[in-house]
Amino acid sequence: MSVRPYVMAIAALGLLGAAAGATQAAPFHENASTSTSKPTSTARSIDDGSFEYPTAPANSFTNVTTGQPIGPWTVSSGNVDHIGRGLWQAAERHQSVDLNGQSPGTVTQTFPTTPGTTYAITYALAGNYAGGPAVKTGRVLVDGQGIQDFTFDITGKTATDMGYVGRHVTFVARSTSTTLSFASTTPSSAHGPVIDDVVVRASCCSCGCNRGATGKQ
Ligand SMILES: [Ca+2]
Repeated sequence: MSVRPYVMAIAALGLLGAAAGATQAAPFHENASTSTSKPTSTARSIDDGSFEYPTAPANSFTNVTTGQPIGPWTVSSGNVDHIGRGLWQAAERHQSVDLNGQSPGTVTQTFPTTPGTTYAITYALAGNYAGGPAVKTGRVLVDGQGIQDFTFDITGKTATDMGYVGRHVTFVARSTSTTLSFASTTPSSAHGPVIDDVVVRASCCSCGCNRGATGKQ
């Protein structure tokens, strides 16, 4: 019953499109693109949240300055140290990032998201135990806006006992891509917060809720 009017509507739009009916053709195109390009909501969204690429020098580090990449990440302000295998314990696999190089820095990655979907960011946090201040501070930003401030106290921590803690924060995507940043707010130091094992996942619960509510609201 409902098929015939739909086919007729498509045929009509086809005719209008051929006659350069831009205002009529646009909605049809929108519907077509959203139905074919919907990303898998449970996929990991971010690339190399473990900072394993490229390989930093073992038992040492690479200082990375503004505008330079660390694999899929970019240093978007200041400078950071990409820590190689063996210099200190990583939270996941071998490498990590000290968000203070010679001074505070920021690492940033842009990745595809589905607007309206809630995403959970998890990451491992520690600090460069080799120098003060004792309490390292930093911030998680989404699209340039701070969504979480974090602190980590290095008291008693060592290269083999970094004391990583898991942190968690959520955000609702506003666009088809989202920019995530981790910024040090630890001033005047070459010893900053350390991050590793960054994972971003579409929140299963809210995906289900969103999917259930998605008709044409
Ligand atoms: Ca790692």
